Amino acid sequence: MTVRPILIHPDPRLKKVAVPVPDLSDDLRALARDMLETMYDAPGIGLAAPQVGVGTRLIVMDCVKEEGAAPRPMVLFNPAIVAASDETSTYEEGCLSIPEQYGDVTRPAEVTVRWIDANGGEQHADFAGLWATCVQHEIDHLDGKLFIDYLSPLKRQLITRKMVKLKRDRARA
Ligand code: K1U
Ligand code: ZN
Repeated sequence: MTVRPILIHPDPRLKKVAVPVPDLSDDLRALARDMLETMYDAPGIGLAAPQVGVGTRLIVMDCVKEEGAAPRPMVLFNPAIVAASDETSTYEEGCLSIPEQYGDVTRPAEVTVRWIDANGGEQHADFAGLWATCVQHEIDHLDGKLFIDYLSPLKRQLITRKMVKLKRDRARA
C-alpha cells in the first residue's frame, strides 16, 4: 500500500467530472487501498479519487473519530445519492485539497446512497450526521465540485489566493 500525494486546489483535475467504473479490477481495488492509507495518513475522514489525480468514481471514508473506537473503512465505487432529506444540517467543512481552510456548508441532513462495494456487490445505506456530510462532500469531488463553491465569491477568491501562495511556497522549498 502506498500513500499518494494529494492534489491542492487550484488544479484542473479537481474540476473534472469523474468517469464511472465499468468493471472492478485488482488495480482499482489497489487504488482503493492506497486511498484509505492516504486518508488515514493525512489524516482525514474521506477522500475521492480525483484528489489523488485519478478521474474515476471512487470514494473512501471513515468518519469514526472517537479515540480507541474500531475503525470503519468504507470503499464506494460509483456512489450515487438516491434520496435526500428536506431537513438540512450545517457543518464547518474542511478539505484535504484545501489545507487549513474551513467554511460552513448546508446540506441535506440525511441521504440514501447506493454504490458498488470492493467485491462488486450492490449496496445501499442511509447516512446521517458527519457520515452524511462527508459522503456528500466526497460525491461532490466526483462532480468537480469543492466545498468552497458553496461559499461567497469573495471568500472563495480569498481561499484560492491563499492556496496559490501555498503551492508556490511548497514548490520553492
Ligand atoms: O475530501 C476531503 O478532502 C477529506 C475531508 C472530508 C470532509 C471533512 C469535513 C467535512 C466533510 C468532509 C477531510 O477529511 S478534512 C479533515 C478532517 O475533517 C478531519 C481530520 C482529522 C480528524 C477529523 C477530521
Ligand atoms: Zn475535499
